[in-house]
Amino acid sequence: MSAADSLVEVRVPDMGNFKDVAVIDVLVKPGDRIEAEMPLVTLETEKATMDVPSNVGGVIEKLHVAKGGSVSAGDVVATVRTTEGAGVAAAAPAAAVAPTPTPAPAPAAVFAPAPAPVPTAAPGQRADLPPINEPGFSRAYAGPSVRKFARELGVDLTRVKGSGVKGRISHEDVKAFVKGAMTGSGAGGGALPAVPVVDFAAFGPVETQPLSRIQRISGPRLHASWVNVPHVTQFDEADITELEALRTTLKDGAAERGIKLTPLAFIVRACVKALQTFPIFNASLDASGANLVLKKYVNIGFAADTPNGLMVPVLHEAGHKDIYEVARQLGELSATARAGKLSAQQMQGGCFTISSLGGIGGTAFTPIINAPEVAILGVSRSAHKPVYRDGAFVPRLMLPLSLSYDHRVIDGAAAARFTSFLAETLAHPHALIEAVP
Ligand code: CAO
Repeated sequence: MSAADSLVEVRVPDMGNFKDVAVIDVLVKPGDRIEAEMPLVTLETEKATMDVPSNVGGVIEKLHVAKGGSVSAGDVVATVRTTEGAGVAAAAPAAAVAPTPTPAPAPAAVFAPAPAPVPTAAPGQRADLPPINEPGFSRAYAGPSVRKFARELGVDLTRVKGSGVKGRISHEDVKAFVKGAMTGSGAGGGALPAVPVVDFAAFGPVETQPLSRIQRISGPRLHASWVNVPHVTQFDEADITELEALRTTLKDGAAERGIKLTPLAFIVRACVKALQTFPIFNASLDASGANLVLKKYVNIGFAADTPNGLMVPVLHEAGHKDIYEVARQLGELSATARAGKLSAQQMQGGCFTISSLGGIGGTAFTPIINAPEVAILGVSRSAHKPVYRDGAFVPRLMLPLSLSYDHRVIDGAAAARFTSFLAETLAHPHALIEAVP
């Protein structure tokens, strides 16, 4: 050791309540020559992994931690022999062993307990990639070489979806993200502004729960529809006073046959008639977006609230089923969905979706279209309302309808005609219980 060399302790930065965190990787060994800011170990909390970089360059003199061990804030990770002229990270002065040791402040790239401000672009970063959110980047679940790769490409790891175990981000995930950004198809593409990343724990206790498997599948699909399809929602009300009276006379007989005759079965039958009358609602844009594919079959999906999350079973060939068969299949498909046992076939081929919250409550909502379908009907809870008729207010049972439609395909006048037709059809329910050829 020359007179100009000194020993520097690299410590786990002070990150607040940071105790007994697992060391999942040790990236260097005694004798290794390192540069300032090179990661030495990888730590894993319940929420994320993070590297502890060296704030000095030099040679590893001694390692104080081992893979499988644990560390707390302030613990020494390694002793580094700094050689004359070796780099010291400007933002993170080292904790020199001699003559007067000082604790190493947290390098910003490792962990920042404060909420992230609006991120700023790193020098040399591609202008069309979102700026890197440094605190989030440090906590992203990825190994050191993946982090280095992401840095080189200017990729913000907080925006990359990890495909590995527990969502660990791989090189391939980073490449796919960049590819998506370049083609405008991925999360990094397009002009979508990023939502700020906030460290919620900085404001009080929090608990993190992973999204369910179904939420992780349905979320991107809902998001794709939301950002790709120009939605408009048309509201209307159907007078179902007669329908309820009719249903009351029929439901006990249906129950004896093991069928629960709910309003939804009538609504499905009414939608079948509406889709047959307005075929543009029973259609999808093709992949080019230049042609409309009109379907000659009517398969109706319906949103089912299950313990695992939202599912959309499909009632196939609904146009060929009478009200009892519709009700029977709604019941069976709902039960299968709640048991988490729907087959792929039972979830495919839908033309139009109904989302009924009538059994729960509410007066209206704006459902998201199950793209590439072009419309979805939301149904809320029916209520008795005063309706002005023949010079007087009379109490009528009114059913709220909320029809969201793809405005690229359907214009407002067509949507208003569709909901008016539906309301009219539901108001005269006898046609809905006729036998179906
Ligand atoms: N107004 C008033 N009451 C209604 C109603 C309405 N619009 N729709 C249903 N009801 C009543 C039913 O008649 C039934 O009452 P009874 O037991 O006294 O006969 C009760 O509400 C419960 O009905 P149900 O839920 O068992 O049956 P359903 O056919 O109405 O609905 C299903 C089936 C699968 C659609 C429903 O159970 C469900 O999961 N709904 C939630 C859908 C959802 O989550 N949508 C949001 C998607 S977007 O996140």
